Amino acid sequence: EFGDRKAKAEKMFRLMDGFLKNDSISLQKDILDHVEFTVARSRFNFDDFEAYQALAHSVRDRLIERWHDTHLHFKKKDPKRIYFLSLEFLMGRSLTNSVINLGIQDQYADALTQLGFDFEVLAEQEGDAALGNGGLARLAACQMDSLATLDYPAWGYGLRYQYGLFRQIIVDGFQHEQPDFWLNFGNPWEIERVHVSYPVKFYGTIEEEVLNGKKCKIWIPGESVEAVAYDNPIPGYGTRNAINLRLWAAKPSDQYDMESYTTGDYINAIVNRQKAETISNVLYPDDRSYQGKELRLKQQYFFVSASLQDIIRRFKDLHSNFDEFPDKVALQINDTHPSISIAEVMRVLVDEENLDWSKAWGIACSIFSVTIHAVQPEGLEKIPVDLLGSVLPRHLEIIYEINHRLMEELKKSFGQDYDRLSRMSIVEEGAVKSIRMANLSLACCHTVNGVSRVHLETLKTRVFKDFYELWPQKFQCKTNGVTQRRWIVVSNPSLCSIISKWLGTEAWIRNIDLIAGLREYAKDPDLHTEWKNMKRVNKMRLAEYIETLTSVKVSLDAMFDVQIKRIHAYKRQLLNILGIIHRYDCIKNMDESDKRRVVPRVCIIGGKAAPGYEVAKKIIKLCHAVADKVNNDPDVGDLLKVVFIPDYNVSVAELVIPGSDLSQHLSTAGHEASGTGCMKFLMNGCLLLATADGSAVEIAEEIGAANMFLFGAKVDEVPALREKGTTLKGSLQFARVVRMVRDGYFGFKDYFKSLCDTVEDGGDFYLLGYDFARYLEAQAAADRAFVDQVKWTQMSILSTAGSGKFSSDRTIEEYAQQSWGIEPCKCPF
Ligand code: GL2
Repeated sequence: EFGDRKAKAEKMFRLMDGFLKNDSISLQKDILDHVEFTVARSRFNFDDFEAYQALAHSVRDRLIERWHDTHLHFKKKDPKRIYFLSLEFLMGRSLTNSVINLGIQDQYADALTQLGFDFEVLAEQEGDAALGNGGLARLAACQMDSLATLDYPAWGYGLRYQYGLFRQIIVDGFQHEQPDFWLNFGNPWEIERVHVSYPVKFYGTIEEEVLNGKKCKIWIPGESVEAVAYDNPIPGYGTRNAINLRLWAAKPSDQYDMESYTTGDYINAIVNRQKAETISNVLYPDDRSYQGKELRLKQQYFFVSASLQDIIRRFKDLHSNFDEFPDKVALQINDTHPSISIAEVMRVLVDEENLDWSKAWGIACSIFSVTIHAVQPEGLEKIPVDLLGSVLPRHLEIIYEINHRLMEELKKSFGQDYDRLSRMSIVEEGAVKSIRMANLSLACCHTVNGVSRVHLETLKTRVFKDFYELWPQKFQCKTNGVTQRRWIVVSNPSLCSIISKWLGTEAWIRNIDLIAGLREYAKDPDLHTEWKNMKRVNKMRLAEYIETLTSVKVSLDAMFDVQIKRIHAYKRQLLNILGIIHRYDCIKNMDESDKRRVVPRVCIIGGKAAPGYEVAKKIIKLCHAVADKVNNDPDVGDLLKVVFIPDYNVSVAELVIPGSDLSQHLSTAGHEASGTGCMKFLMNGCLLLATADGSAVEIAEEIGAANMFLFGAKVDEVPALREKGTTLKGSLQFARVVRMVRDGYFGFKDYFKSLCDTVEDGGDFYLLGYDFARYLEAQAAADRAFVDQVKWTQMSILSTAGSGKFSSDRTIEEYAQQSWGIEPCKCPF
């Protein structure tokens, strides 16, 4: 009967003439149909938001077509797949990216014009999907785009948070956090799969049983929560392939608390059921520090367990022997957050599939690879043993067993070197006995990736020195990259047209190496004219945005100098603000003829502070306090403006980056694992003022150090400088600007005291005082370069031309070949 239905459907499909059409009339009809039937508004009366919803559904239909075909094709070919496990994905908006990747942007723009709408206006209606904190999460999103574009058989797995990263609002210069109700108006980009759901178990006890003469451990869980799949198609560019990002939401389980129903406690039973949903309620807003919270552990295990059940079910559809598992499955652990998956794989293979331990361990060791995104040991997660033992008792036992065997192996190499053994142990003894999730990953994964060359060095020589000495072959460098589709094609269409025109091809959108061809024209006056016009138009857009948000009017002739990223002490936004104060102080002391030589600046800062991070919040307030003073000072006028852009997110970045002249990346050397913001600025021909940290070192190699403004202590100098401690005095200039803040020149004297203390009085862990003079020199060099607009434009073109290495396409090719062992699997058109 099923065969008959299939034949009938195929006949109908042929009658309808196949796939959805993309001509203007078909698109208009489609949009109007969605207005009427999906949005349930009249075709003749709907507003911009409803038009956006209908448009999004029409695009989604086309995504689904390709996504289905891709999965059928993968199923037919059964290649080895990469499963990318990440607790965070920062996707941003989907509309423009989707129509560009599907290759139907012009058709949609035309269809909408015919209906009296403007594509760009509707695109502005979309909110950001902000299921992540910062660089790590946006990197995962860029990598999904590259995986799809390069036709790799890949799946992303994560959590569908009800509330993404908080919204930042600024009241009197102070940050306040508001929940991000991103799902309130529905999400047209996801497909709810009510039938794809798995139970995830927590708590309970372990019992021993004898099965077939063998002693077995049985986990009797105490709680079960249902994980329901929400699928998000990710279209590749210039290919039919569309891969899947599957995010799990927690729902109460059917079996949950049946006891209470039968005993008549109906209302309480329902209320308790709702508690299950809290697991996927909210994204933790702190990056780089972890406090061993129960909910966080439950989030990690929840998405890992559901994903593995899904992966194993897919494997078992076609295979029955787990020996084949490593030929079909590669698992990527994005930072330590999903590393409980190692214990889960062992549990499934040993307890459920009855494999013996060493066989199971052999399989685990050949499927997992991990990427570490942290530099500081605080960034590596530890889970208190008591907590793990209560939430996941069987997993704790398994981890103990893994550790026992690891210790035995280590003794063979290192004998009785107990210090070393205790450093390498997965179990950390101490006041709070904990499980080191990074060490668990290192013990198991066949590859441990760093995200820039400097970062890998730090991992090898400091953070994981002992492991490196034992297993040097595991350690690999996968310098991060970002997708040129989002960061040039979507966000800077004028630049996109210029590049394609001068290269004579659009092929660079899939093959970024071609972008180096721009170097040849770096001195061409015609290209300079086009380049400068492009920048001016982008600056105009940004200036309008700034005025709308902050009421500050800025001059387009000024240098737009930008620092946008999470606020962190190590990222040294404070260095930037102190530099601004210095500039202000200089201008105040100038006569009119000196002022004529000043290069006007608009200093733009944006970024969120974690809600409990006091120092970061004070930095935000200081920025506003300085802005208040400077922007209202008639002595200064257009020579200096200071702007804080609230609620920095992916869409804001898409607007700000193309309109920037200079961008700042000021982390104390050795603290930024990679940094990816700098790559987006680089692609957009924005010059970098940076320390020799993370990927900036490699950027300098690609574009030439003369084309950027590098400054500051080097990675290997930092420890010695710290040793010098209190004897290390900043310059007089530094002392003066800090004093201005201390003395209340910008108000809030008491409030800023502790912030000043962090950089003085023997503190200054991040070496602001030491680097200040060199920072000012680099800023002065940027001013001089800006005066010579021909030189500046040439440097700008060379930045874009040299950005090829920093495409996530290159990163993904390296992962595919060096870590995952996967091949492209291209779906025919
Ligand atoms: C980070 C690093 O701090 C950052 O330097 C790196 O570029 C990204 C991506 O690898 O990862 N680690 C982290 O926890 N966040 C990052 O941005 N949030």
